[in-house]
Amino acid sequence: MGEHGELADFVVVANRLPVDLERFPDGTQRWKHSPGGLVSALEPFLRSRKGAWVGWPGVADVEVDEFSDGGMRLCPVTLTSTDMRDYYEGFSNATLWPLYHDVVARPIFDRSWWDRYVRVNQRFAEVSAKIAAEAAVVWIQDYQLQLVPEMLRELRPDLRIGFFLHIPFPPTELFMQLPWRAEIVRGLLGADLVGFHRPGGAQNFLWLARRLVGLEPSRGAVGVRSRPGVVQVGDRPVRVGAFPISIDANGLDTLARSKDVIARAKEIRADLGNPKRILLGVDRLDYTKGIDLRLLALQELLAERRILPSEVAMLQLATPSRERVEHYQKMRGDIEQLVSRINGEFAKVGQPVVHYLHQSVNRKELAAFFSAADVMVVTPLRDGMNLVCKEYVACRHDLGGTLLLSEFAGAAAELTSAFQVNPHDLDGVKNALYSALTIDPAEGRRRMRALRRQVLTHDVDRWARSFLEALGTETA
Ligand code: ADQ
Repeated sequence: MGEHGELADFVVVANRLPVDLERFPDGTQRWKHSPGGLVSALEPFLRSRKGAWVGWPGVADVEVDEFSDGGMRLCPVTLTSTDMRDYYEGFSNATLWPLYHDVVARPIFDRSWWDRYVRVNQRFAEVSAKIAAEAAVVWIQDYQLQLVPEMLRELRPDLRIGFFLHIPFPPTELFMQLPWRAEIVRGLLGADLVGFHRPGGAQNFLWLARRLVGLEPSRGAVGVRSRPGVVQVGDRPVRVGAFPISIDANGLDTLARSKDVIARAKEIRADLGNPKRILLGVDRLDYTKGIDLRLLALQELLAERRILPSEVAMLQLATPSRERVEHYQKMRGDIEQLVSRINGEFAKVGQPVVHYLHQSVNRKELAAFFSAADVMVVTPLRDGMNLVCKEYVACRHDLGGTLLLSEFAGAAAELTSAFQVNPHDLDGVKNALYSALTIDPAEGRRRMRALRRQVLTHDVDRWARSFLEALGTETA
């Protein structure tokens, strides 16, 4: 980690930095890389120009100086514990998150949370304004920072500003519940390009720009990576488009073909008792992911004796997430109770039916789990995209494995050869799960081949390039 750079030509602004500050009891601290799709997608762009990343280092109440990491400048934004409570756990995760996910949990509208959201967004805008070179490109990420585009434009009208929303943009009727709905729409309109995963999100946003700000948006249908909508804000055109995010598909494909991963996948199957069929769920522990629904479907299939406990094992990996938000605490309890109930009824000593890990695993281990699983169960009630289903497909170079996917994940529009289900329809989920468990192998391979064609040709690099091209900047 070296000295401070000059002003940056390309700035990524996100709630989190791509590194975590780790602090030890003896007072020492160090930086740990937190690998993720966004970092690996943007790294080439950040390194090939004078790049910088603005974000929170992951620990409250610490002031950290900026530093550079292999040519990328990292600019920490300090958040206090009150910021964390009101801006992050409050407005971001207990207001916007449930509101944008179809109100599957009731959003809380709290004025002091909103005030803090405004202040923290202002702080991110100020830090970004300070480090961006004249006419630099600034790419703001996600729902925690929706006011930053307008605030930053106010400070630095010379910049080229992009914004991308990683979660769904809700139906207009639901968005209209938000007491600060016009402020959010105006905030986003500060960008030159506002990106969503799906054309529907873009369309909803254009409607709101008319309804809440009185603008005249273009009328044509928004395409995928094409035909963005346009709305004129004063003398400035704002483009609004759809850019479905993806994964480092080739990287995962290579990893899954490695000897280590192949051997580990075998070992996992053996550890599970070499059952006829292995079901897998991998999620952040979040109430939008529909973890309970897949467990209920499994429970009923077992109870109806359509599948036998001796023949299946289900493995659910759930990354700990937002543990201080109330909705999350309750949901965790409910899921863990369901897991015990299923095992209580159907397990034998030394042979549980559901293996539940409330843990994060590393990339290699995850690739081995994907490689070992016969049926990948992805059943969110709503998901902006969902990367897990794409990761599963990228790991199945053997054309084995079957994907069960909710229609309500953004990925469903691309992964049409999956078994698609309406997660609200328990009978439908059950029947699809049964079909996936008993699929004819040739039919399974045919589906997986089609899924892989899509995922391997639409990777995260293509996502980043298509967004930056639409923003009107040349790419790396
Ligand atoms: P998330 O809601 O976090 O992302 P998702 O897209 O599935 O959901 O990404 C989760 C990531 O975490 C995946 O890369 C997955 O492999 C990893 N992961 C999950 N559980 C894990 C575990 N136990 N161990 C290790 N890794 C684990 C938000 C939106 C999504 C959108 C993405 C990207 O909610 O809809 O797809 O951003 O835009």
